[in-house]
Amino acid sequence: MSDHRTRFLQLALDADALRFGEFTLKSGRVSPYFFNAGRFDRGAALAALASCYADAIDASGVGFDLLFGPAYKGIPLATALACEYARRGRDLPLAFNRKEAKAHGEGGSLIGAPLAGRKVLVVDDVITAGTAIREALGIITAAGGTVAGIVVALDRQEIAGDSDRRSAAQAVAAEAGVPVLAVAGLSDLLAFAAGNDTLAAYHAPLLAYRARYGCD
Ligand code: OMP
Repeated sequence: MSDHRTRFLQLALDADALRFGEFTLKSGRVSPYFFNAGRFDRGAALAALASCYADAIDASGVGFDLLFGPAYKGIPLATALACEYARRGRDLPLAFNRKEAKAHGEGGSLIGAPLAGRKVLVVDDVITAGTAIREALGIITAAGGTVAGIVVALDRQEIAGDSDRRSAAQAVAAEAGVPVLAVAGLSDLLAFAAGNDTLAAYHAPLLAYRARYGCD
């Protein structure tokens, strides 16, 4: 497994961002695990997470010239990633949206660098059914940006629906014609859990969940 994958999974465990038990997802599926990016709530943990994103992005070779963080969880992630790229010598423009459009002051729902004419990399936390990501793609296109790719920390690698055995990430990639990258996926989590004594008990429930909802 690439170094950034194991680094990320260990960071997520340490931050309590990766939990095991019984969780009802937005899709209604009952999952034996849950990734909560909101638990990356300290500077050092966010900086370390951003370096995992940057390694995954650089390994993919995707070309882009602006980072976009969808509200809310994408905002600190894209911001930390912009800081990580600056640290690596690449000064990238950054933008994000607010959920409620503002009618006073500067107005609108977009904050940060203008998207028009930019090749935009969307930075978000997790993809399950792809609803959140699809919404972000609409916002970028409406603002005149071109989506160049999408990166999430965790791809849950779940089927888009009963009639579509592709993962949501594969479906979105095909629809948008851009790569959907992940620092790690459910398959990496399974490999990580298999080699980790404290996670051994969760391996079987994770396998059962994948058998039911995992993509082909
Ligand atoms: P989709 O919009 O279905 O792709 O689900 C992504 C969203 O689900 C995230 O933005 C979260 O709100 C939530 N989520 C998690 O944060 N972590 C998980 O492990 C699973 C989910 C989820 O509900 O599917």
